[in-house]
Amino acid sequence: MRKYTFKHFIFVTLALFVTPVLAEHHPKQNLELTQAWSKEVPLTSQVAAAFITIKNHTSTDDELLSVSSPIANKTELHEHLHQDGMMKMRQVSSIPITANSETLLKPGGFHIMFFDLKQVPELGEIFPMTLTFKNAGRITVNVKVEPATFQAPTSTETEKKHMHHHH
Ligand SMILES: [Cu+2]
Repeated sequence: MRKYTFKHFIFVTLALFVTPVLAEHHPKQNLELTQAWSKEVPLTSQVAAAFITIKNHTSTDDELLSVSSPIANKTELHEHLHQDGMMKMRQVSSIPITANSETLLKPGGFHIMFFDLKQVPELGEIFPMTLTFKNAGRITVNVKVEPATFQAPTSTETEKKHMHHHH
């Protein structure tokens, strides 16, 4: 059974508040943020992860410096790497957002980790997350909670669709 606690109420309210901010913050669309999603975790979890697609439409490299969200007390930027035949996570100080290209934060690659959760994201819910970039500044997006099996479409798939469209 799901309990609607006061905490839950705050959570939903915050999510609703983000929409107008989002429209206001990047009218020029120098950075286009799409497909923000979080992987469903058990209700007892203290940790969650988020992924996003970031398109840099400018001819200048940018950097993702930090992320924050009201759902967690602590947020870190991580990367996955193969070490001694094992997949390991490591904290990074920033994530490069290369000029005129698409950067994909995804499972097995760069990702955002939430620690010491104040609110465990439940399947189907939406919560706000604010990303701070070196050049583009702060951008807030809505993150959708998806099943663990979810896979965001990759840029290769997008390109294929695009090519197909032109044939
Ligand atoms: Cu991680």
